[in-house]
Amino acid sequence: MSSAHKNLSVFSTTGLPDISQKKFAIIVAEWNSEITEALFEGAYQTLVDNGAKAENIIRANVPGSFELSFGSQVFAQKPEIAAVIAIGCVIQGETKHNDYINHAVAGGLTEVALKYNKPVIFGVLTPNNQQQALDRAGGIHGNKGDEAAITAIKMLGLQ
Ligand code: DLZ
Repeated sequence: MSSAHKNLSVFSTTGLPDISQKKFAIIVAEWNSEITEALFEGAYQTLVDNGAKAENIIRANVPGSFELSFGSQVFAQKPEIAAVIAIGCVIQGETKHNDYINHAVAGGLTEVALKYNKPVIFGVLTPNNQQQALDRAGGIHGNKGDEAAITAIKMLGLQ
């Protein structure tokens, strides 16, 4: 089933704007790459299924989720980029590193979106363990990369 017809039950996917002329940047964290690659694939395919041209989707990798804010800013500041999707997966460990990273990324991406007045989407999983991540990267809870792409498209409809 194409992503355009997937049932993303968290929100409506009807009446999406035309994105055939829009350029997107997808920034992908390399930490937990099994998960982030699946999220990327979901986001990429959903953009294409909803009318984006493959050549208008740029991908850039960053080492970890903490670097997503800077990576997103690099692309958000380019006039030709309509929206940025930041993809990461921060799995809870024995320490509170995940809290620090998650808060930093959420705040950083928000700042970039407001500074450049364009959608910057939080496609970051914050699971307690690997299984929860797998469940949300093409598993029983779907693929949150798909949702991130639909979110970007919907936000473009506001402009
Ligand atoms: C250091 C670190 C740890 C412990 N865990 C994760 C993680 O689960 N997911 C992730 O995307 N990145 C992790 N990182 C790396 C940080 O995001 C960052 O790359 C480093 O702290 C260097 O700034």
